[in-house]
Parts: sequence; C-alpha cells; structure tokens
Amino acid sequence: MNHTNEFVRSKQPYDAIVVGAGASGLYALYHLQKRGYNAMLIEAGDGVAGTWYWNRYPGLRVDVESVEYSYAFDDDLQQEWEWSERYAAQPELERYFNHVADRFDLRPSILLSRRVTAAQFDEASGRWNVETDRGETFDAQYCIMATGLLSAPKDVNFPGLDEFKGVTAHTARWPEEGIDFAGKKVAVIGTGSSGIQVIPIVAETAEHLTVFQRTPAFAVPLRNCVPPEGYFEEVKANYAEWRRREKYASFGGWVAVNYKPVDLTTTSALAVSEEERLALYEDRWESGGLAFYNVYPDIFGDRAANDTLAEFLREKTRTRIDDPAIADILIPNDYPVMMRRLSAETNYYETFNRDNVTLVDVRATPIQSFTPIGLQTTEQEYDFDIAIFATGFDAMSGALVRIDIRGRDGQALTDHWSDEIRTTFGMMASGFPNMFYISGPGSPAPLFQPVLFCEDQMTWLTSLFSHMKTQGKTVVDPTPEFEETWIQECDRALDVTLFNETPSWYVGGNIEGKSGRGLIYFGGIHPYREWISKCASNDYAGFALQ
Ligand code: NA7
Repeated sequence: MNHTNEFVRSKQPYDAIVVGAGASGLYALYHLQKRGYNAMLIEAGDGVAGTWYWNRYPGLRVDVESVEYSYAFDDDLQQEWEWSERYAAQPELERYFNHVADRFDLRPSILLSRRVTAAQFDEASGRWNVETDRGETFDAQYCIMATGLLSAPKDVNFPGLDEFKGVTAHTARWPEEGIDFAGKKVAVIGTGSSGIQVIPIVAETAEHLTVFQRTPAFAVPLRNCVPPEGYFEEVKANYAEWRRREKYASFGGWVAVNYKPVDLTTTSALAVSEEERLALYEDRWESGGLAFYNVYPDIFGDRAANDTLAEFLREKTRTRIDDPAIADILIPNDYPVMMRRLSAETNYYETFNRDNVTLVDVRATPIQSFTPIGLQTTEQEYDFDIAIFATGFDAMSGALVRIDIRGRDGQALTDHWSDEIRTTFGMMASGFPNMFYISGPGSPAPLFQPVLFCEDQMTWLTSLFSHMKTQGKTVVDPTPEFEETWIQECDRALDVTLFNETPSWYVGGNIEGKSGRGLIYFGGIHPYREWISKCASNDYAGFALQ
C-alpha cells in the first residue's frame, strides 16, 4: 500500500527524512525508528528495493552469496528467510527487501513514487526543507541521503541516437514488461558487470547479438547453483560467527569460499611459492564468484603481486574461447586485475563461441554515431532492432548532484563539489549541516558490501545524534579543516593502491571531466572504522555542534 501525503504529513514534524528505499534506506528508517526517532522515507520508484527494483534486466543476480548479502541486524529475520539459490536473482532480492519493509512495519512511513528534486537547509530553524517532483515539501531536522552508490545511470548521449528507429533500453531502467529478443537483432553496448550478465541471456534467444566492447573486463565464473544440502542450515546455525567474520575479519564483507568461511590472508602473494599461490587461486576459481577478493592483500597495491593473479585469470579464460583472435579482444592485458570491479559470469565467454554472436572492439574501431537502422563505427555500419545500453553509472556522487541541494548561505552541493568530491568520512559535506550520506562518496562503500556497511554508518550517526542531545545541540557541521584532513586521507589511501591505473567508475574515469579525488575511501572498512570511532571517542572533534 502506498500511503497518502496527508497520512505522512500528520506525523510531522520529522526528526529525519530518509531519501531512497534501497538496502541502506530501509535499514536507516528501521534503525532510526527503533531508537525512537520520528522518521519517514521518500522513494522515487513505485516499490522498495533500490538496485533490485530499478535494475531488472534478464540475468541480473547478486555476486556475493545471498546468505552474506543480507541484513545481519535481526537474527529472526536471517533465520526465517529462505534463499532458493546460492546467488539470488533480481526477483528474489526484490521480494527479500519487500519482506523486510513488511516485517518491520516500515511501509506506513514510506512515500513511494515521488522523486526528491531539491533540499534546502534553513539556517534559522536548523532544519531541511525537502521538495519532491509532485510539488510537496517536507521538513526535518536530519536529512539522510540513501540515494545509492550506483543508481544514477550515466547519460547515454551517442550522436544520432534520436534517429534510431529501433527499441532502446538501459540495463538500469529495464521495462517492467520485459523485452522479447526472439527473432530480433540485438546490440549490447558495454561489458561491465551488467553487460556481462545480460549478454549470455540475450544470445540464447536473439536471432543475432552484436556486442560492442570498449574496455575488456576480468570476469570469473559465478557458479550459481542450489547449494549442497545442509549448507544454508549450517550457515544459519553459525550465523553469529559468520557475521563476525564478515564484519571484522574480511576484505569486503563476505567470507564464503567453497561453502566455508575463510580468514583474511595477510601474506604477500610474492612471499609464497608459485605452487602454493596457484593452489590458492585454483581454490578460489573452483569456489566461483567474488572469492578472489579474499586472496593476498598486496594484489591491490603491488603490480608484481597483481600480475600473478591477472595471468592466472588470463590463462583460465583463454581456454574457454574457441577463436584466439576473439580471445585477444576479450582478455584484458593493459591494466591490473581488481582495479575495475571483478565481474562474475555465467557462460559469458562461451557466448562468443556461438554463431549468432559478433564481438566488435570499439577501442580499435570507435562508435561514431547511431543511424536509423543501427550504428556506425569507424569501420562499418551495424544494423539491429534493439539497442541495450549497459553503459554504467555516474557512481557515488551522481544521485546526489542530480538533486538541487543547498546548504548554508544557499551554496549548491554541485559548487562545493565542482572541482572534486569533498566529504567528511563520506557521511557529510562541510557547509551542509545535518545532511548525511549513507554509502556516499568518500566512504569505502564500494569495497564493502552495502547491506552490512549501512549498519556501521547508521550506528555512528545515531551515536552522534545522542551526543548532540546530551550537549543540548541541534545542528552538526564538519569543519572545512577536518574535511581537508579526510580528503588527504582519501588521497593517501588511493596512492598506495593501483586503482588509478585504469579509468573506471571507482576513480571517476567513466565520466568525462569527473575527478576521482575523494570519491571513494580506498583504505577500506577497517581503517575507516578506526577513523570514525576515534572521532566519536574524541567528542566528535572536527564536527562543529551548535
Ligand atoms: P560499468 O562497470 O561502469 O560498465 C560500463 C560498460 O559500458 C563498460 O564496459 C564501459 O566501457 C562501457 N561504456 C560506457 N560508455 C561507453 C561508450 N560511450 N561507448 C562504448 N562503451 C561504453 O557499469 P555496469 O552497469 O556494468 O556495472 C556497474 C557496477 O554495478 C559494477 O561494477 C558492480 O559493482 C555492479 P569503458 O570501461 O568506459 O571503456
């Protein structure tokens, strides 16, 4: 049920407005209400689930095991929910997040089907006015932006696109009624995680599929299945220990390898024998999915260590592709592995062995423009009936800068971030008091699974709110000096990694003119937790309270 404006209005004045009903927003609403805050949530979609509501392309499934990619905050929830597969597909994840909204009675506080278009901080009251595309306004002391790290699709602006007479679809805005590929000529542009998931499915029914690849991706088999009997039960019987390891003893918030939790490796890839190293890589390969994130930590910072894994994956991949010339195009050889997000696939490489699939290397022959019947590269024209854009997102900051956010003295957030993204702990920006980002830019969210990460940030925020209450304060704003400290820490953390060696969304490289500075905290979750907890125990030094 969607609640009326009047119903929600009757609950004013709000302590907090949460924007976005994805994993983080739903949790934020739950967390605030549980602690007695009068909170409501506004969501643009007609349903909850965020990523799992908007991205409904065929083939979409999570690439962290579902028993791990799920909330840990309530044991009854994790005991009673039954996953049907090792890696849930989109419909099951959408059901899960809807179940959470129902189970914790969140729906009466959720307004669906309105997009937040603007938010202004009012200096006199110390509160935020939030506007929607329905012309409504709401006000609250705190504004919590759970707008998603990969939710704003990158603009698709190929020359001539308006002339194209066929059907177009973006993987992140897939039509609810679906698209029938049978007997059609289809093009997919983009070979990141979304393209890699949709391509094998399209190839199964399309008359012909043409894939336009610019940067090849490293991809590993997902190995989705119904897990061996007793696996889910065993995880549930030991959930507390699994969750402890995910949160405190893992790289990214997942630990399952071959159906057992593994510890974080601390050894260098170069400190072990080749035999030992290859045995570990084989083990991860066998397990499938993102198990490769739980290998040697210097993969992320040492090119020689990184090369050992890159070469292992290149060799494995080559054996799956019949035509060596196609393999040369599909296998990356000019950037370090993991510095673009590792993709997990099902039959991706075998798809290029099919007769009805053509691969076009648009690095060698760039796309010049769309035409009425397809598109033109520097080499030739390709014709198709359906164009699928799997071209990615304006990551981390995109959803925020599309809202007209005005802080102190009417300053626009887009001005504050015009040269680079400036946040404090990825949770606030100086001059924008009482506005908080969950999994926002400047946080380590992309390196840690967001369903667990939101618990860290919300716990920190409500501790800050309690501290403010005991101090008789109502407004919090990070100081510009402390914000600079955080940006420098982000720089330092980035500099000791290899992430800058390829222009991915991690470093803003997929959007022309976008700076990667401050976009992600590459120190990862563990140093991040140290920073924020030290700040809290230091009476939130660096945050001005009034
Ligand atoms: P990604 O990973 O950003 O991939 C987008 C893909 O689209 C990538 O291969 C791009 O090539 C390609 N692309 C983008 N624009 C163009 C143009 N103009 N011409 C040709 N090719 C283009 O987005 P996804 O949706 O796949 O995945 C995002 C995240 O979601 C993923 O990392 C997981 O965390 C889940 P490029 O790399 O720019 O050369």
